[in-house]
Amino acid sequence: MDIHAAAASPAVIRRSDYRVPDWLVPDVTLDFDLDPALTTVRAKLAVARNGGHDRPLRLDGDGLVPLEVKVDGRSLTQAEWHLEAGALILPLPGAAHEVETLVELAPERNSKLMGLYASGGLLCTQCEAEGFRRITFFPDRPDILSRYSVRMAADKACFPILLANGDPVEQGDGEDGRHWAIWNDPYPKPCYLFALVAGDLSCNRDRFVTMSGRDVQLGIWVKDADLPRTTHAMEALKNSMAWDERVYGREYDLNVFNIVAVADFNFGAMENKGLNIFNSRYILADPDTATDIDYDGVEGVVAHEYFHNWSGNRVTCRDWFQLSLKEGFTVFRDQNFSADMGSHAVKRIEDVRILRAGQFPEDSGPLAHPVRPESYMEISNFYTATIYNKGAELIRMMALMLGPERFHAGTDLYFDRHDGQAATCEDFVRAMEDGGNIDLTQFRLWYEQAGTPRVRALLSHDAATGRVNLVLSQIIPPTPGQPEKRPMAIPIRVALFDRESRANHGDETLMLTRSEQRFTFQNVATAPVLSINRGFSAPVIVDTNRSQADLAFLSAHDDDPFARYEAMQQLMVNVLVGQIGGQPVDESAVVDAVRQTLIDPALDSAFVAEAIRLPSEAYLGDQMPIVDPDAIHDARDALQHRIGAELEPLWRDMHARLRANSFSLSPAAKGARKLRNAALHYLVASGAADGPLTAFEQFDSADNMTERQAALGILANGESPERIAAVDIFYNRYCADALTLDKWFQTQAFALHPDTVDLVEKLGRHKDFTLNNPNRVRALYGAFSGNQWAFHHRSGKGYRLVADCILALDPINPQTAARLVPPLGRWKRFDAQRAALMQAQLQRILSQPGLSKDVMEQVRKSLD
Ligand code: 0A1
Ligand code: ZN
Repeated sequence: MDIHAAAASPAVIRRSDYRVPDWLVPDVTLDFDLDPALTTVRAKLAVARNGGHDRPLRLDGDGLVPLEVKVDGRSLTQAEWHLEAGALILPLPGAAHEVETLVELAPERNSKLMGLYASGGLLCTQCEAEGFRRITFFPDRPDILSRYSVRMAADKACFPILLANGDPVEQGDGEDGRHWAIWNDPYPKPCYLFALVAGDLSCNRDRFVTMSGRDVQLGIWVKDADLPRTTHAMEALKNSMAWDERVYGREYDLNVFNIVAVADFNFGAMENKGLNIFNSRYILADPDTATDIDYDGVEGVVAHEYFHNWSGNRVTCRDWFQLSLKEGFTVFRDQNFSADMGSHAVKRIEDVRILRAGQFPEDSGPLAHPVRPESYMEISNFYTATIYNKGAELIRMMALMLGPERFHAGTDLYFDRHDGQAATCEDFVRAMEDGGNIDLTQFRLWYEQAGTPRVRALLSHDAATGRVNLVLSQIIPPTPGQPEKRPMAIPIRVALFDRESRANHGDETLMLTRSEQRFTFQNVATAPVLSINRGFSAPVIVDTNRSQADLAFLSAHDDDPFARYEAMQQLMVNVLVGQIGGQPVDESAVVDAVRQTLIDPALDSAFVAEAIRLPSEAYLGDQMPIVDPDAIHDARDALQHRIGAELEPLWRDMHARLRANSFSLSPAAKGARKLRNAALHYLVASGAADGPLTAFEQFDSADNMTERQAALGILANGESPERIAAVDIFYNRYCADALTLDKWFQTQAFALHPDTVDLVEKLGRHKDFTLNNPNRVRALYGAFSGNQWAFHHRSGKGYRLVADCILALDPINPQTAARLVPPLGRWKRFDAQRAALMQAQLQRILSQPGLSKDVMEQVRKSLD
């Protein structure tokens, strides 16, 4: 292989290649002399040979140069070590040694935001998945668990606060205005959970007494001006701690728990032991700048990271192929927590919407992979909706099959059995089997096989015998590397409804385990209506032979809120897809169902708002063999207009009636805002002459961001003087606050407006746009690439814009650049012209010399 081919082809890491580590590292002492321009890191590792072998010690490194290497106190000469692909290789004679290294770092030049970096005057770290090797030489793999002692020294004026994992031990002043602190973490942990923060931070302090009486000091550290925006996060943290004790019997295990908010962060947040580091958008919230969705995001992410203390930290992953072990389970836990804090029905609807918007497309495209992947080139590319959200659905199915008591027996066993270990997905499934007394042999296929199963349901009724036959069949589509699939074990919750009495004949969970299976129900006098995949019991696509009348019935009478919502969505999908495909279906059923839902006094506002919302353009695209973005947009727009116009008095009345006198975060108040925004949406869609003015009034007079941003979004979709005014006012009011300015970029990039593509191009040159902040990049280009109509502009301009961004961003921040690739990879789903334009942009990216492994992997796979 010539050198170019080697450079162009990053190594593939395979699950089957896993070997136990050659050397263990029971203890680590780190000494940081911190400075943004030049930091030194001295590391002392106690290493122990693992088993009988004579292999050298290999310490991973990424961009590091050893300034000193010592073994048992003796400095080695350069002939005694060498570097191999960045790693330090040391032959060692004995069974145990102390290895010491010294390296230098330049945090202020670290734009990848992996390892030790500077953000807004702070120094902070991000080590998952492979960032620790950018800080010091170390066997950077999650199955090496070590006890850490960390000393940090820094300029006291610039960095008065010094934090690391575990508990604080000692601190003091040094010379030349410097000071130092020592932190110890008594719990052995993988290096991806290492963290430190240095900076000028203020603290929202609180405390939590655990179920065994341990007094835990809680701290949320932010810039002083942001302190008032941390109350919601603190409430969420205390609620999470109490919830994990109550529901899982899991108690916090250190004396302090700190959270730090940083402005520049590649993902949402990070569960470092005792020192969670957050993207500030998931900590800071106040009514003027955060929407209800943002508040829920803060609550959910604070909980997620906290829950990792058990599902991830106390029990960690053996290797990165097991990532869903911690992520799928922790998402499942945070979803249930959020449901308990608010509405179970609405939370389930939202979670399924997220799964369908992010994971289903992934699972049907070139980047599809199993929940437990078999191989990767760059692990950062595998922090996906499949690992997280589909992974959570797998846990949910097991919980359903076991029932609450046996499921908790399973999780207790899992935590007890594997506490302090690096475990596998298989370990989790086995704990479920042993603790819950169930055979999950076939269920394991969910971890192995990619692709969203399609379940077909055919119901027939025999009036003479009173028998109902339900034939369920399953097809799992081919995915990359997996042309053929075996039938899976799919739990499908069903109910049959009597059309006359509307009675539910009984809820049942059917286990579909074969390609095709018949289920029989007796004593059903008249043909019933089928409610299927209730609660979204399995992450599958269901095709049924239900009529629009059946769906209308369910949308009014199903007693499972998810199924009721789903019936309404399906009713709408059938109308829209029919129309786009040239086979019009009567729209009036949709209008009637919306009306019925609006006036049903038994329903709460948040549910109503979900139920009456039209499926997104992207979701409609997913229902079609070839996506036609223009036709989808036109059809959806027309239906929205009709619903708006026919029910105009209702929208007007609701919009006026749901106006609140004062701001509250109660579920009722949040539901009212959601429904009020939906009403405004339809009122404007109706074409009523006063629509834009009503939206502007809401924009202008709102005492909260939920209503203000919604009004801005509604105006941004149309053409009016109010639109221009609102965009300007918003900018002038919020341009000093980065998180809120992100909303300004995002709302415009999301706009369903024919000029969005040109506007995004302009916004990319705006003085406030920067490639150095991942939130800003996502706000503009991430939002834009999720705007199907705009991104897939027939000119191909949208593709070029995103490709330009990827190329410019890759040298700065490859992780964030790589996350912009997937929308371009969906070319097979579009017409030949668009497909060619998309492929051309992928080719253009691929031809760039020096491309990162991150972008290279995504682009190559996307071209296949
Ligand atoms: N474990 C975190 C996600 C995370 C992954 C990688 C990161 O590095 C850039 C950051 C965060 C979680 O699940 O919250
Ligand atoms: Zn996580």
